[in-house]
Order: sequence, then C-alpha cells, then structure tokens
Amino acid sequence: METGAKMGYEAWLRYESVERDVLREAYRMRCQAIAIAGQTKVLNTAARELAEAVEAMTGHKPGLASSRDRQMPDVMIGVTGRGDTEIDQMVVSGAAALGDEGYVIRTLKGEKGEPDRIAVIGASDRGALYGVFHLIRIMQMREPIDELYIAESPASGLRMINQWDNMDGSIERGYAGKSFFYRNNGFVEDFARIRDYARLLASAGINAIAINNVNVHREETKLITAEYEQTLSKMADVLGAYGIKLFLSINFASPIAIGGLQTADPLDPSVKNWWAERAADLYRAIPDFGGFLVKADSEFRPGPFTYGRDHADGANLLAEALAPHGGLVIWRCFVYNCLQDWRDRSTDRAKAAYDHFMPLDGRFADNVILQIKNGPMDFQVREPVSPLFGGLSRTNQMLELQITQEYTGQQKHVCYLVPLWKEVLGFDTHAHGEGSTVDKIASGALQGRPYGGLAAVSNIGDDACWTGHPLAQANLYGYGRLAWNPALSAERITSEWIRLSLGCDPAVEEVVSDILLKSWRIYESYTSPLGVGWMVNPNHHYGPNVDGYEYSKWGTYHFADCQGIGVDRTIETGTGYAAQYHSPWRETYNSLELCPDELLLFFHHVPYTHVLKSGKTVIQHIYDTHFDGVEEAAALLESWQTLRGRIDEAYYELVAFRLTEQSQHAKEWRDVINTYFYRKSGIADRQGRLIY
Ligand code: GCV
Repeated sequence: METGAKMGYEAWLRYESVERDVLREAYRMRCQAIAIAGQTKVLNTAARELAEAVEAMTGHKPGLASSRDRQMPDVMIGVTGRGDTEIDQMVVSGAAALGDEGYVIRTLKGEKGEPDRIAVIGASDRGALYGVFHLIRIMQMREPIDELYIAESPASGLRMINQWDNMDGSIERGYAGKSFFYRNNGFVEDFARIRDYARLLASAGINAIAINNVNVHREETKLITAEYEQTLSKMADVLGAYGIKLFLSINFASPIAIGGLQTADPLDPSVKNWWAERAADLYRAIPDFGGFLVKADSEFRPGPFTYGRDHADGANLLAEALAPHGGLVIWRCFVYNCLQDWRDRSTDRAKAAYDHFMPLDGRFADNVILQIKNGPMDFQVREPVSPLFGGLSRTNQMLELQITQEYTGQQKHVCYLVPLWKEVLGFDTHAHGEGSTVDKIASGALQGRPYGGLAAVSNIGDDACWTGHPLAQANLYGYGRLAWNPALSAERITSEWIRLSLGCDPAVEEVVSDILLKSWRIYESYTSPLGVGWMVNPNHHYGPNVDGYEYSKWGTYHFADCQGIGVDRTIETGTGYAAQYHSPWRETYNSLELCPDELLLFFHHVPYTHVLKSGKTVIQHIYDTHFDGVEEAAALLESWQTLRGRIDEAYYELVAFRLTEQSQHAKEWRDVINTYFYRKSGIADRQGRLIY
C-alpha cells in the first residue's frame, strides 16, 4: 500500500513514532509490560491493541507480565467486580459509577520498591477495551501519562452502526465503493477488513452493528436461516472480539418468503412459533446475537398493516421471540405515505411518524426500541428535530443519524456533520420541563427506560481510505465519540480526529479544523435554502434539481410559485405539524415572527419579499447565500492548499481533488437555484450579479 492509502486506511488508529525523545522514552518506560487480569477474548484484544500501539509509537514491544508478580512498570488491564480486591480498590470512585461499560485509567505510584503501573480497569471486558483505546489515544495525542486519573462511562447503552449493505455487494446510499461484507450474493471469504473495521468502531466506542440493509431483499431474507449460521457465527466472533454485537435487519414477511407459511400476521400462532424457532436457532449458533432491526410498512416493505395490525403488534411479535434469549427489536419509525399527491395539502409526510407511533406509546414490549430519524423528513441538510423525541414517554427510543452523506454531498463535498448532530442532541424538547434534551431522551436516562441509544448509517465501503473522501472519516469518528459522550464539543472531537489521523502539527490542525467546522454551514448555503430541503436530482439525490421531487409521490414539496415558497405547517392555515411540539417550540415554529430563519420555509409559505430576522428578504437571502457559498467552497480548497508538504502527498492530493470537485459543483448549485428563483420571482439581485 502506498503511504497515502495507508494513511487513509489506518484512519484514526495511526501510530506514528513519537517525535520527541523525552516523551517517547516516557511512554516506553511506563509501558514496558502489559499484564491482563483474567483471560477473555476481549481482554486479549485490548492487550494486543495496546502492545501494537506502544511498539509502533515507541519502537519497543511491551512484554507480557503477570498481574501479580511485578518486575517492571506495566499497564495492568482488568475488570472490576470479579473477586479481585486489588483491582476493585483501584476503582476508588466506585464501580457503580462506571455503569456496564465504563472504565478507570490511573497511574499508580509503586509502593515498597515496586515499580509504577498504569491500571486500566473496566466495568466489563468491553469497558477495559475502551479504556485501552483511550490510553492509546492519549499517547497518539502526545499527552503525558505520568499522572492519569480518568473515569468515563458511556451516556447510552446502544451505540450502533447500521450497514445498508446488500448481499450483491452494493451499498444503498454508499459513496465509498462496494461492500466489504458481501460479494456475489454471499459473504466475502476473508474477514480481515471486517476485523479492521471493528477495531475502528470499537476505538470510537461503538458496541453494536446491523450488518445488512434495512431494505431486506430476497437473499438477505435468508440470513436468519441455517444456511448462514456458520458464517454469522464466525462474523459474530470477529466483531465480538472488539465488543461489538451483531444484529440483522429482517424481512417482516419472512414466514411467507422462507417459512412456507401463508401469512405473516403478527397475531397468528403459527407465525409466532415460526419466529420463536428462528430466534432459538439463531441464538444456538450465536449466543451473544443482538437482535433484529426492522423497517416495516415503509417504502413498500412488508409490515403488520397488511393484516390490519399496528406497529406495536408487529414489534411485539418479534420481541416475544427474542426475549427468552435477551435479544432486542429495533423498530424504525420511518413510516409515511410514499404515494402522495402534491395537490393534497392536508397530507404531510413530516407528520407521519408522530401520527403513527404516538398512539402506540406504552404498548411496546420492554425489549423493543423505536429508532427515530433525527428529523421528520429524511436526513436533509436542515430539518427540525423529530417531535417523537419528547412526544413518546413510555417507549424505548433510539436516535437515528445518517453518517453516509446521501443529501449532504455524497462524500464528494466535505460536510462535517458533528455540529448538526450536536444541535440535534442538545435540542430541548421541553417534554418534562426545561432540560429535556434529545440526548437524555434517546439514552433512556430522562424517562428511566431500560434501553436507548444512537444508531447511524455508516459511510464506509471497500475504498482505500474507507470513506471516499478522507475527511469524511471525521464523521464516522465523530459519531462514535458523540454516541459515547454527547457533551463533547464539536471542537474537541475535531481536534482529536485531526491529531489522531493527521498528526499533531498545529498548522494542520488549525486549517483542517476550520475546514471541517465550517463545512456544514457552507454546504447548506449553496444548496436548498431556509430549511425547505430536497431540490436534488431524484433517485440518486446528487446535484441540484429544484423541481426534481416537486410533482412526485414522495411528499417532499417546496410549493414554490411566482408569489412565494415554503410549506405551511402552521396550526391555523397549514398542515398542523407545528402542534406536534411542546411549548415553547409549538408557538415558536407556528409563528412567522418567531420561527428561526434557518427553518422558516419548513414551517411557513412566504412571499419572496418576506423580510427575515437577518434583515434580508427571502429572495435576497437565496441569492446571497448561493453566491457566498461558492466563494466559501473555493476558499476551502485554498486553505487546504496551504498544507501541501505538511501531510502525506497522496492524501493531500486526494483531498485537493475532492475539494476542487466540490467548488465546481457548488457553482452548479448556485446557478440552478438562483436562476430558478430569479425566473419564478422576477425579482432582480440587489447586487446585480450574473444570474443565468
Ligand atoms: C434504506 C431514504 C433513502 C433510502 C433508505 C430510506 C430508509 O428514503 O433514500 O435509500 O432506504 O431512507 O431510511 O429506510
């Protein structure tokens, strides 16, 4: 592998030799040996990972030591609560504070002539592994390890990745090559890359993965049969060594498709038995199997509606089958009428998830989790937060994000999504008074739910750097870190990703961090304006097409005409969507005066001359942001160019190539959007710039 490709492939687990002699020596001295208290698969992984990292960064391979018999300074990896008092005492803060997956990292001064040691103590094997990756991260960031005292635990129990990989090797909405899970309607033979992926995921705190597309086709339906048991068991081992649980997306109509039954009715006893048997077989083959992810009655997927049943009936059927084995059902709320007529102004896709699921609140079994997309539509560059967060109060919930950049530049444009996700996680729903933020609802903490967490659609493929655009790796890393701790600032996560992936040169950090942190706002500025969304080419969703979806059946309209633009979702004259929020959001979104500019066209239909809070008219805002956005996109490339010679040449070239493409494509967006609205409104640009 050439260096650029290697640099991209290693991603944020890049272990360059420590440049400063004093620091390198300090790391080497303190990590002369590694001792594991208790041999388990995951602890062995932790020890191996640490040994590899220390060797690569210091040039010395740590020996393996016994946890008792101490000859030299070592790193001790252990798990609390397993009857070893020495280890338990190291967790002074108390094991309870660590939850199931937390850890403590402490530098302990040697007593009675014994050498110093660093203890990495997990609340579980997984916790210890996360602790080890944290220790490695500290060394990658060139920080001292002489006086460590760190205690961390994740905010959410489930920190999941959804692969939209198909067994034919394609990836739905994948922009980084083909699947490395499947090829030619089967699994790949060599799981080496899957293992490398598991390392990356675990190091960012991910603990679960659904390995096939939620749109489950014919071959994938068979994944729950004996035919795939052996392979899945091998897969579960590879992932399990990194503490990652395997989930499968299932086809709700499986009893008919592969079970030979006449029905998939969730209340039919033969259907119940069928699922119970499948679950039992699966757990025999994969004892730590996670459970099922389900897209039902959505975009032509089968579901309980066929039988006059509802989503609680559907989810509880599967929950009952999995419950004896400790399995979970993750049931998606992306349910809406995808055969709409644009003339019908009363049906509103934004309202659909709430309308379907709110009446079912409290009816789902304890091992069901509803997976809710961050916005009510579909991962647009700007949407309000789904009102189901804060609406539901007696149901386990998970927040679904999209790392793959379906509507945000498809990994050709840089669009760093951590700032967007931060806004979502920090959104105060006011469901239980002030402070009812989405992060606390999704984790389950606010409503005392047994399960909760985050899921996100992955952005990787068999591309040399995993993500097509090397800077898109920051989204995958950032997702993991936020799922672990939503309180981390975007700046902190960005700085970590840059230092781990590109090294600790402050000039590189300054430039790349500026590029990343601005990129979402820049992408928004030259694409669809003021929260209205869409305006993309149908099907593949890349590039501008203002009316691409305007007269289609998908329910994604902007209603632009010669007078104005936007969707009236107010309570009085519109679809009433604003009423799905708690106060004060209901009033804020419902009011033309109070509604934030960036969501104005999501909630209101206004004339082009409507004056925004910014003081500009809507039409002038459209012109200005599109002209400015193009300049800012060009400036991203210029600032990247200042890094030539500071980072690996091949990596540099790859990013420069992508940024060039982005700045060209931004012009296309500008011209298509500005021309369309100039022609519709007949209002000239105040600055008299060229509009085609
Ligand atoms: C997996 C959008 C995407 C589909 C995706 C769907 C979903 O409609 O365009 O590709 O299907 O969301 O989330 O189920």
